[in-house]
Amino acid sequence: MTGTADGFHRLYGAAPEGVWAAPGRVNLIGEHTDYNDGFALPFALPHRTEVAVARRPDRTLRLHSADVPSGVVTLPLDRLHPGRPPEGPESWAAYPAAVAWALLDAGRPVGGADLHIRSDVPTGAGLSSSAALEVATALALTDLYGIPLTRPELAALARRAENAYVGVPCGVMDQMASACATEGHALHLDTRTLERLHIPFDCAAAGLRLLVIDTRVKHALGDGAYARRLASCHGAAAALGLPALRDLPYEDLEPALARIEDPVRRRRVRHVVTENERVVRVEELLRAGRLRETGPLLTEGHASLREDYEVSCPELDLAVATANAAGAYGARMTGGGFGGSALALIDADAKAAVTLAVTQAFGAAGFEPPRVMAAAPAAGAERIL
Ligand code: GAF
Repeated sequence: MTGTADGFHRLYGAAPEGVWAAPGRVNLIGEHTDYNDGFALPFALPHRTEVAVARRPDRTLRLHSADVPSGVVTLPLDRLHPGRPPEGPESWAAYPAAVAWALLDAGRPVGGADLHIRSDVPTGAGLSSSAALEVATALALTDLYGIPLTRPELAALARRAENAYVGVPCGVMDQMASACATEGHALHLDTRTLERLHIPFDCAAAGLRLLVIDTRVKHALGDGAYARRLASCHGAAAALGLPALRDLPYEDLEPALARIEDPVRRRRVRHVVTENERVVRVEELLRAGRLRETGPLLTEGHASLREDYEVSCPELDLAVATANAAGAYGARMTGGGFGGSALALIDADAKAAVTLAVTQAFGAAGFEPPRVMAAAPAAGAERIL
């Protein structure tokens, strides 16, 4: 039995029918492209959310988290309503509830269930703890209730749950990474078609390592800044007569920018189009085994997010600048921004030196100490018991 299954047994007095796990993610490159139908290159973290589940004969959901002291949240399945997620210590329960609601809303025959959840995906760190919880729950409920969804369908359903029920207007990258990533690979994702390619990404074999630097500045996508970026992009695409910014080729960027009057909107468009191009170039370098050469593109991506997209913050900028000054090949913020984590591509033996440099720089700036961890591409969601 896993610890999560034991916890379920202690809580509900019987063994679960199974345990499902889904990882958080790091996005190597391709930020704020997913809601523009663009490309992204995430990989799964070894940190995962586990959900132990048993079906119930009635139409009740009972939800419990080992990580939050909020007790068991009991919700009648047929009275789940989007747009009113619980506040405070029970707010996490909105995510599994949202998944059940999205399944019902899609006409899928899901019934009652008891859930016990345990996670080591850092929350508010830009590492997709929400997507991990959604995907683990979706995989568990669809497996148990015999609902046949492909992984991309499952990811799209989890995204809809977050958009419509929780009220966060995210794209599909995080859910796709959690549902579809494979160990040792980055996931090249076309967010329009949900087509994906598994690109071998073995830092260790190249004598390299990826560090994730959690600035501990809590990020939240629901506070409006993310939605404003999205609206700006969709408005720009409409004004250019395009279905999405993905349809603006890199070669046509300059003439298109000349047609956009608003300087803020112009910068947003420039970020998205150059970022899509960076995904393509990083993918080519990975395929060619030229991992070190991706570094400058990562740093360029950070500058674009900082200057053009304006989603960085002083802590992320300091983490990136310090990692680069300490010898990283490149570094950038990862995820939605406004806090959360940065990543740095370093020599395999440079972890201690880069960690020390970043920690000292944070101390000197009066910032809280960052949390630094090494990350290698891990497996996507799976049933583990
Ligand atoms: C967050 C969102 F959830 C993703 O969909 C994506 O837009 C990302 O920010 C930025 O690339 O993680």
